[in-house]
Amino acid sequence: MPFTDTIYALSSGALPAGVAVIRISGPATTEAITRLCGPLPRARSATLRTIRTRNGEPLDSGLVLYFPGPASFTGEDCCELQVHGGRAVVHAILEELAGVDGLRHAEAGEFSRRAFQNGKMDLVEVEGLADLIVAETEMQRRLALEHSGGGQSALYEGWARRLTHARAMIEAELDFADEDDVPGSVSASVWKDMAKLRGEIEEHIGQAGLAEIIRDGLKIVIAGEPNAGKSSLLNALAKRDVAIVTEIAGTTRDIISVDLSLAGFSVKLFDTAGLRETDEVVEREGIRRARETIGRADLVLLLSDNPARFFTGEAIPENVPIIKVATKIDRDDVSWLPSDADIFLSTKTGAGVADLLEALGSYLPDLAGKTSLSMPSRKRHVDCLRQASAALERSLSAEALGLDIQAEQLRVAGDALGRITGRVDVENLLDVIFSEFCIGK
Ligand SMILES: Nc1nc2c(ncn2[C@@H]2O[C@H](COP(=O)(O)OP(=O)(O)OP(=O)(O)O)[C@@H](O)[C@H]2O)c(=O)[nH]1
Ligand SMILES: [Mg+2]
Repeated sequence: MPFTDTIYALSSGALPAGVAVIRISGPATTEAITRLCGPLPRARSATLRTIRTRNGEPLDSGLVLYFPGPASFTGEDCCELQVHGGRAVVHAILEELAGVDGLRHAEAGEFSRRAFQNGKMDLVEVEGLADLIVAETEMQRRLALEHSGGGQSALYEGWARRLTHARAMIEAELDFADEDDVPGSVSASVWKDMAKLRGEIEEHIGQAGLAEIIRDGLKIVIAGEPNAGKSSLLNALAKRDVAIVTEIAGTTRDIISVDLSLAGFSVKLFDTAGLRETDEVVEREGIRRARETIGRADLVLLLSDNPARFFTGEAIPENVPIIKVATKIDRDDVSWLPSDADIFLSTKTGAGVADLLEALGSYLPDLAGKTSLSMPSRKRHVDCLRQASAALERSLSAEALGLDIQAEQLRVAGDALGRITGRVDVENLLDVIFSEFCIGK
C-alpha cells in the first residue's frame, strides 16, 4: 500500500558540518523540489540549484539529486538536497519543507521502514544497515556489511528454496505417484539433502557466539585484591585517566568500563573493586558488583602485586579463562619467579603492557582465512534458525508417520527461515512441480 505522507529529515550528522544532506521521500517529492529548487532536475544526476523560499528569497545553494521511484532507497520518489551544513541554513530549509502541503518530518527509522515495506530491503538488511551505521570496529563493519549487503539473506533464501523444492518433490510423490514422468522414490535424494541442510543450519548457529563477540565486544574484567593496581592498568590500557587511583586499598567501588579496539575487535574492559572481606557497606556493595561482573566475563585479568597473594577464589567461574598478571614489577621489594604469573608488568614504567596486549589478542577469535562473516548476528536470527532446525529434525525422524506429516514439518522449517528476512515463502508448490517435471502435459 503506498504511503500518502511525504517525509523529510536531515540525514547527515551533527551540525555544523561542511555539508548537510536533507532527504525527502514520498508522492509530493517532485512538488517539494519544484517549490524550493525550480524545475525538476534530471533524474539521478547532481544539479546545482538555488534553494528559495516561497517568496523567491534565496536560502542557500546546493546540489539537488532526484531519484524517481521505484528505483530509489525507499522505493518512492526521493530527493536529496546537499546544502551547506550550517544550523541556520538547515533549519530554514526544514521550515520551508514543513510549509509544503503533504510534507511532514520523518520519524526515527521511517525511511528504512518504507524501504522494507516497499520490498527494497528485507529485515536482515535493515538490521545490518542499523549495525553498519553504529559500527566502530573493522570487524563490526564487516559483519554489518555482510548483513546489509544481502549476503546473509541470500544464504537464508537459498535454504528456503531447498525446503520448497523438497516439499514439491514430496507432493509430487504423494499426488502423482502413478504418473510416468515422476522419478520413483524421489524422497531418497530429498532426505539426503534435508539432512545436509540441517547440518549447515546447525553449523551456522554455532557461529552466533562469534558474532556476539564482534557486535558486543569481548568482555574482559580486571579483578584482584585491593591495591593490586587494577585501576592503574585500566587507565594505562585506555590511555587516559578514567579511574581514580590512590594508595588507599578499596578505592574503586563502582564498575568502570572502557571500550577499546583491539586488532579490529571491540573489547569492553571492566575495572572492579578489590576483592576482600569487609564490613564497610559501600565497599561491600562494590565487591558484590565486582563478583557479578566477573561472573559475566569472557576473560579475567587476575592482578596481584605479590606472588603470595594471588586471589583465586570462587568469584571466577570455572569456564572463564584467567590471565595472571603480576603488577608493579618496577618495585624491588618483591621478587617474582617466572612461574608465578603469565604476564609481568608495571604501569609506572610501561614494561609488560605490550606483552599483555599480545596475550589478549590470542583470546580474540581467529578469523584467518575467513573472507565472509556469514553468521547470525542477533538472538532473533538464532531463535528462528533453531526453530527451522528443530522442524527439520522432526521431519527427518517422522518417516513412520508418513510423507504428508514430514512435508508439513518442512513447511514449518521454511516459515521459520522466512521470518528471519521477513519474507515468508508463499511460493506455489505446483509451480515447482510443473517446472521440474512435465506432469499435466
Ligand atoms: N610502583 C608502582 N606503583 C603502582 C603501579 N601501578 C599502581 N601503583 C600504585 O598502587 C596503588 C594502587 O593502585 P590502583 O590502581 O588504585 O589499585 P587498585 O587495584 O585499583 O586498588 P582498589 O581500587 O583499591 O582495589 C597506587 O598508589 C598506584 O600509584 C606500578 O606499576 N608501579
Ligand atoms: Mg581501583
